[in-house]
Amino acid sequence: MSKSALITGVTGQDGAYLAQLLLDKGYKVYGFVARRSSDTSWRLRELGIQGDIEFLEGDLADASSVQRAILTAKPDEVYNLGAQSFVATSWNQPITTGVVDGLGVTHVLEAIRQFSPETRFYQASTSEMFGLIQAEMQDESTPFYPRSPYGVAKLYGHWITVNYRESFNMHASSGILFNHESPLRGIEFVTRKVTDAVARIKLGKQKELRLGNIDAKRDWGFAGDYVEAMWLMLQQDQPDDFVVATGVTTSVRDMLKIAFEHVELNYEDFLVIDPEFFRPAEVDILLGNPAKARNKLGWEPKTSLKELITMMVEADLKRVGKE
Ligand code: NAP
Ligand code: F7E
Repeated sequence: MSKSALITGVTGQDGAYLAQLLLDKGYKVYGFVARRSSDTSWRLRELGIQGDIEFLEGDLADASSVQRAILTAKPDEVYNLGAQSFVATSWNQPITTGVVDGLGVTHVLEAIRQFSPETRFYQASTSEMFGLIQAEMQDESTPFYPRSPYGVAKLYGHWITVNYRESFNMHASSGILFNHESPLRGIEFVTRKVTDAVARIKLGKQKELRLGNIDAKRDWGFAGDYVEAMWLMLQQDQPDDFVVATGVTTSVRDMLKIAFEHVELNYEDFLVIDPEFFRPAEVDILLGNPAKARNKLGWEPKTSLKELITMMVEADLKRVGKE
C-alpha cells in the first residue's frame, strides 16, 4: 500500500520540492492551502506536479480547518511547512507571524493527537532560533537566542513539537534547517533577489541592485537536498531533532560576487546600500554542524553554493529572457 502525506505550505519553495519527492516515491500527496485572491501555484506548475496533488483548503490560523484536513486525509505523514517565513515581514506583522508560525503548529499537533494519532509529524524549525549565536558552530545542543518575531514564533513551534513528542509519545520530529535556496525561492529573499537582479542587469532591464547588510553571513544549501532530510526524519523508528546545514558560511558580499561573476560583471558597479533593507535586529552569522543528520540519517548536502547560485542565475536568465 502506498503511503500518504499532507503538506502545509505546499505552494512554497520547500512544499513544491517535497511534494515532487513524495510523488516520485509513490505517495498520495495532500496539499493544505490557504485561500488567496490570486493564484499561488507557480512553483507547482513549474515542476509540472499541480495536477497530482489533492488540495484541501484551510489556514494554519484556523484550527477547525486544520482538524478537517487531518480528518479527511488521515495521512501517514504530515509535513508542517506553512509559515509567514520572511524574517523582515515579521516585525511588520508580529501577531500574524506568532499565530501562524507558533500557535499554528499546536493546531496541527492537536488535530493529529485527537483524530489521527499514528500520523508522523515534521516541524519546519529554523536556524533563526539560534539568532545571536551562543556557539561558533550551531548543533542540536546549542542554546537558542532568536532575534526576530519570526525566530521567537518558530521557537515556540519547535518546543511545542518536542513537548507533544514527550507528553503524548507522538512521532514528532523537528528539522532545524539552515538557509536553503533554489530557483523556486521567493524573490524577497536575498539570494533570489540577487540572482533575479543579475539576470535583469545582464539583459539590460535593471540598472542597480539595492541591498541592506551585505556583511551578514549564512550557511546556504540547496532546497532540493534539504527536503530529502525532512523525509528521512520521518522514516526513522524514533522521532528526534536534527540540524540540517552545509557546515560552510559565506557573506552576502561573497554570494553577490559569485552571482555577478557568473555573467562576467562586477557587483560593485551596480550595488547600492539602502537603509530600508537593514533589520531592527540582525543575525550576523550562522554556521551549522550537520554531523547528527550525517550519522543518523545518512544525509549529506550535495550542492555547493557556487553550483546553487549558478543554477539560480541560469534559471532567472531564462525567465527574464522570456518576459
Ligand atoms: P515559503 O516559500 O515562504 O512558503 C511558505 C508556505 O506557507 C506557502 O505555501 C504559504 O502559502 C504557506 N502559508 C503562509 N501562511 C499560511 C497560513 N496562514 N496557512 C497555511 N499556509 C500558509 O517558505 P519555504 O522557504 O518553503 O519554507 C518552508 C518552511 O520552512 C517555513 O515554515 C519556513 O519558515 C521554514 N524554514 C525555511 C528555511 C529556508 O531557508 N527556506 C529555513 C528554515 C526553516 P501561500 O503561497 O499561499 O502564501
Ligand atoms: O536574508 C541580509 C539579511 O531574507 C539573509 C528564511 O528562509 O532563512 C531565511 O531567513 C541575510 C540577512 O534570509 C538584503 O539582513 C542584506 O542577514 O535571505 P534572507 P533570512 O533572514 O536568513 C531562515 C533560515 C529562515 O528560516 C527564514 O524563513 O541577507 N540582506 N540585504 C538582505 N536580505 C534580504 N531579504 N533583502 C536584502 O535586500
